[in-house]
Amino acid sequence: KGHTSLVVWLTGLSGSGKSTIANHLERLLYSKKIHTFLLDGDNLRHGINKNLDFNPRDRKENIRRIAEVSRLFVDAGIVTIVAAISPFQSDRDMARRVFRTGDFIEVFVDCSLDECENRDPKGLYKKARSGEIEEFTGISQPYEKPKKPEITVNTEKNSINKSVDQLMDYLIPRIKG
Ligand code: GGZ
Repeated sequence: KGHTSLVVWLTGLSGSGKSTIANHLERLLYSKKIHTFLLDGDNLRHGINKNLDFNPRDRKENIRRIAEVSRLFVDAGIVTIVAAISPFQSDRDMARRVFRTGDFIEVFVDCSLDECENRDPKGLYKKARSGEIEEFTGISQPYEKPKKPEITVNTEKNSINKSVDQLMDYLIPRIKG
């Protein structure tokens, strides 16, 4: 009956493909009758995280809230997908500690800054370069690559479908049963 719930925590630069992967992943899990919920950092910043900025302190609070809300969903038995830049290792480690061992799957959505900047789907990198946006991850603030992610997918070398397949192969044995 049912399945093990966990959180799939996607971390990576703006434009690396976190939201795209999250959406594809949701669709595939749904087709296997697995209940999911997606928490997207960018969307949450219009709601519960409206009062937060992008300085390191506010990013930390952003991640803390997302982790705590995710925990509620995981406790409700839902496979929860988080898409948030979450640039600091210490904040991701804090998020991990909110969960039971094995319930936190850190996924590094790997894509070079050059490629993300070339994609620039929202024109944010351009604004960051010109100084119109301050404290932008990769430009005027760091992105700390995960030290020990459960899984890395590379959206620069591989298609979205390939990355999502890799994720599914990792997740399915850990969800079923
Ligand atoms: C990083 C920023 C910034 C700055 C606005 N730095 O790629 P997007 O546009 O659609 O999603 C990004 C989103 C980042 O929110 P997160 O909650 O994921 O960030 S964190 O985990 O670091 O707290 C980006 C947009 O907001 N955005 N200004 N200065 N991204």
